[in-house]
Amino acid sequence: MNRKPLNKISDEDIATYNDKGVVCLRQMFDKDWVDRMHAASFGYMDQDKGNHRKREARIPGEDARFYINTFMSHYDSEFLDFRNNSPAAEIGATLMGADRVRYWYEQMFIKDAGTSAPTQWHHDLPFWPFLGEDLVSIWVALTPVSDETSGLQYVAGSHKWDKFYCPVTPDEDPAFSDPDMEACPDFSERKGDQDLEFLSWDMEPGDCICHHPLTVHGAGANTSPTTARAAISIRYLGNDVTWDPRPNVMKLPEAPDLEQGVYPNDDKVFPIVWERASAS
Ligand SMILES: O=C(O)CCC(=O)C(=O)O
Repeated sequence: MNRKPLNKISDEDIATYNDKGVVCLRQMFDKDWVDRMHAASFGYMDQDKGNHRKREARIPGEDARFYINTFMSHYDSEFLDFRNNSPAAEIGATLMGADRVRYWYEQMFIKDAGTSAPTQWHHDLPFWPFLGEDLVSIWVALTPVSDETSGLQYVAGSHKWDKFYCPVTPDEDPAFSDPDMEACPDFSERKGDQDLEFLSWDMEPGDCICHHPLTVHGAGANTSPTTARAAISIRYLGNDVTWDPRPNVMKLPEAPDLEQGVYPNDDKVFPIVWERASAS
């Protein structure tokens, strides 16, 4: 299993991440990681493991579902190894220009073949008890991904819009709703808008998409009759990030010992998982 990214992250990749708020990086994780985390993800789901924000979205009348689980590394050594020893943390550090990164959390997203459940358009920071620029998500494809299998779609540059849309989860959990916040538009209705640039990629297992916490994204149904789509999205913290536990944000399995407004240097809850000095 590779510790360092299999391919170089170029200056152009970093510029794309900064300009568009998202970049797709090809073949960063070797087949051993993909096979292992594919087995770990489906095993975790089938054994009904983990109990922190386990969610399902299912359209009435369908058996197929959109399955989500979070903080798996708190409950499973395979995910712990992935969080600490896969190239994901170095990829995040490189894109954020950080000399060290802390773990925030990871999430698995499995869309069964034939599920109509969408991923509603949203961006991530309004869900999270943080503020700042340096929070990156590395969405690692564990299966082939295409439009047919519910590939992610992004609105390029939306991280610079100065918007903070009301959080919406796939299961529309009311715990996150806030009537004072602006709802995120349904951008699938605005595909012809000349002012918007939509980005999406066909992906192979081992490719990853890296996005900024305010880049708007969503996905449609998995219309494939045979192929489930599975990914792990792992999130890391860089330098410019402060703790901000607002009322309608995600709760953690263990609350950190932090004052509002400070850099999250709680080594237990947000451990340092990569440092340039020791990596080189
Ligand atoms: O995989 C999905 O459908 C959603 C992924 C997502 O929203 C994320 O990684 O932030």
